[in-house]
Amino acid sequence: MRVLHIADLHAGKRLYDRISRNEDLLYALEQVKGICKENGVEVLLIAGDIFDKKSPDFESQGILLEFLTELNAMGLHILLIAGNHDSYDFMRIYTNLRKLSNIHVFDRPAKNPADAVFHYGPLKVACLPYPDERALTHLKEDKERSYAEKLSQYMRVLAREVADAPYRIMLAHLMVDKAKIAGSELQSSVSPYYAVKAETLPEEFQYVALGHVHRPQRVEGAPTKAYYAGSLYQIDFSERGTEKYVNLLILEDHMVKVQPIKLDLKRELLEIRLEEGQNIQELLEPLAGRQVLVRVHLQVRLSDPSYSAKKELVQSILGEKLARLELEPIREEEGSNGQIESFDLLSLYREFHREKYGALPLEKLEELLAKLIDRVSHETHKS
Ligand SMILES: [Mn+2]
Repeated sequence: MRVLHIADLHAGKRLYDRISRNEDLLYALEQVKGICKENGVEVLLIAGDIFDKKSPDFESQGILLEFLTELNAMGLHILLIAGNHDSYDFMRIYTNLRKLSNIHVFDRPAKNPADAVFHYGPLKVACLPYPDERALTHLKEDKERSYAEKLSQYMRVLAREVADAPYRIMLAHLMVDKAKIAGSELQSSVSPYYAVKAETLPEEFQYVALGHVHRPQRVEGAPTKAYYAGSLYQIDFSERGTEKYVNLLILEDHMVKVQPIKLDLKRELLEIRLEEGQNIQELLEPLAGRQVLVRVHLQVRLSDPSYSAKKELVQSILGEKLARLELEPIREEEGSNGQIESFDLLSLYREFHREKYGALPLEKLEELLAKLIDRVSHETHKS
């Protein structure tokens, strides 16, 4: 049997609230359809972050529904779990599709673990949508444990549910501590409180199909094959220069073989720094004929009279390919007293406190703030 694992579609993603990425998504989904057809895929696993926003726009909903129903018409079973970007209540609407067809949507972690299991011939898949901290507390667990520990416990329960099947897969949207971050996932969400330890992924599963981290990878240190398929296209500029994949799984002889398949990109994301004195025309013109979105950092001297002409030149060469133009002013005098070394929230707060009260904040306050930042970024971060 052939199974395909994809993740992180982020339908409705916009760069800088302006540039829709749906054409990039559609281009990837077309390839996914082709891969399913060519390889005789019977089950498609979609590991969460279907939509980029909790209440998706109409176009994005249309894209998803068309994709699901077309694949379904090809005779596939489709399993789909909610990610941290998806709304539980919105995804619940899609659970109704199961009554009409083989489209199985798991909108939130099941209270009854048996409800999390999809069964198809020799295959059982345990589905674990993104476990919101509030959803986890419903799962009878003691209060002492960390989020990650509760999650590990829950995964062991899921593993028992599929134990009798020849082929056992878990489909989950979560952060594993050993995952390598692409940059669009905030570092703080890898805090030990929230990140599941790779060693605790149950070895009863022959494959763990993960979503959340956008960089495709096999998770190191796990007792089983655990993979992030990664996002379907370069979602934002932190993913520039990265290749995108889907994982074809071959279920044979009681083993799961993994075959990553590379996707083409509709538009590559590029970043370019134009320093003072460089020839803008020469550097940018080759990009005008390529399928790209570009973020340009333009170094300018504010006293330079040609500064706005330079800006306009960049805009006229790149046109719609210009996603963002960042101006980097060159300071005329030394005058700079910025001692801030990094721009994370905590350092900024420290700096603010020093300016305002003439001393660094109390350690306790810093700890409290760090915890708060941790929690907020865990619940809202972008990946
Ligand atoms: Mn994501």
